[in-house]
Amino acid sequence: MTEIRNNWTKEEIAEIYHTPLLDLIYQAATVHRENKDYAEVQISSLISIKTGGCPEDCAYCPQAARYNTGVDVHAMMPKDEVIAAAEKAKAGGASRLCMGAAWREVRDNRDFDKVIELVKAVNELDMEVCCTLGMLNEAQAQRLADAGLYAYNHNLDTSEDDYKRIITTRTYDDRLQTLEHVRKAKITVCSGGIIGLGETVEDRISMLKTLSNLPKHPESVPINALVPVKGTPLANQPRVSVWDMVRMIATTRIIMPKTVVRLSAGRTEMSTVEQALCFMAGANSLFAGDKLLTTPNPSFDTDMAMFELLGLKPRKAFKNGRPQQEPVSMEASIL
Ligand code: SAM
Ligand code: DTB
Ligand code: SF4
Repeated sequence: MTEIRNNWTKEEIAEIYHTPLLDLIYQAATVHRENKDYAEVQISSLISIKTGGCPEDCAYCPQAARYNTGVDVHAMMPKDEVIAAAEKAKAGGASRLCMGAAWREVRDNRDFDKVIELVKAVNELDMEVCCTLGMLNEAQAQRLADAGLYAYNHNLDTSEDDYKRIITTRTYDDRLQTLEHVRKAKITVCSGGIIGLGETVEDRISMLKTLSNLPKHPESVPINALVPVKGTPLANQPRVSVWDMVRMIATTRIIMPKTVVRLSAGRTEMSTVEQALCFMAGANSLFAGDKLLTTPNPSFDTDMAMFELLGLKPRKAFKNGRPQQEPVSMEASIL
């Protein structure tokens, strides 16, 4: 079994990242097979419960109020709409629903009360519930945990050094503190980054070092390819090469062997062949459903056809690290 390490050095990670490509994929695929059922892919579905108008200045983000991106600003989505979206996602094979809000941080107000209600309601559908709401304090993390929140997504996005180039309205340390609060409340941690922001390879390696040197590896690490959005400062960034995506995924798989590595934003620009390489390199999760938060994503049907072609199967929802009980079917209960 692969050793779990929290002391990877930049040099070691760089050596892995720069391994000749086919050897890197082979090594990552080997680690993947030693630690996971490689054919099992976890499906998350995203829903933007509060869209746009965000005070932060994240240079990639269509939801930042200061950029003219044409995103429609929406107040909190009503509960029945969220439940309908969750049910549709579940029917499409999703085991996790991730609710995103364009907030800098959570405030103790009526909107947070509503989020707590949503977490409870989605939990009752036997789906893993995830939220991404910006910064959280300890008490807020605990309230979410008490409501049954399974995972919290809070990305580091890039390296500590590069952070100021991308975001000036908060610090890397703010980000790490929220991750600590999430851990302390025993919510699983989902934290990763974006490639294609104009970062260097050293920045990517440094971000992976930070993630892999956390006291406990995040349970999931999303690797996003930048979706360049008109009106944002990064609108004209060139599309990231699939080889960079493969290197990033493979390196993440090797240094965090048990982690769920999510092939996240950017899939509409990728062919099935390119995505297959990412699964080969150790990706074992994706966001499904025709929209990410505000930008397009392949439909459930397109993804199911890809699963069929590649022999992948959706992972069932897990709670407390254990597979969920299957609902008892009519036949079974009669017998
Ligand atoms: N406001 C909260 C926050 O920043 O944590 C939650 C929502 S925010 C949209 C969630 C994540 O989406 C960001 O951390 C970033 O990694 C990712 N993201 C946003 N815009 C993106 C884009 N254009 N391309 C790729 N990923 C993006
Ligand atoms: C993550 O790492 N990627 C997702 C999710 N976590 C919240 C968000 C991607 C957003 C892409 C741009 C948009 O659709 O607005
Ligand atoms: Fe706001 Fe999150 Fe977008 Fe940054 S990434 S502008 S915090 S919604």
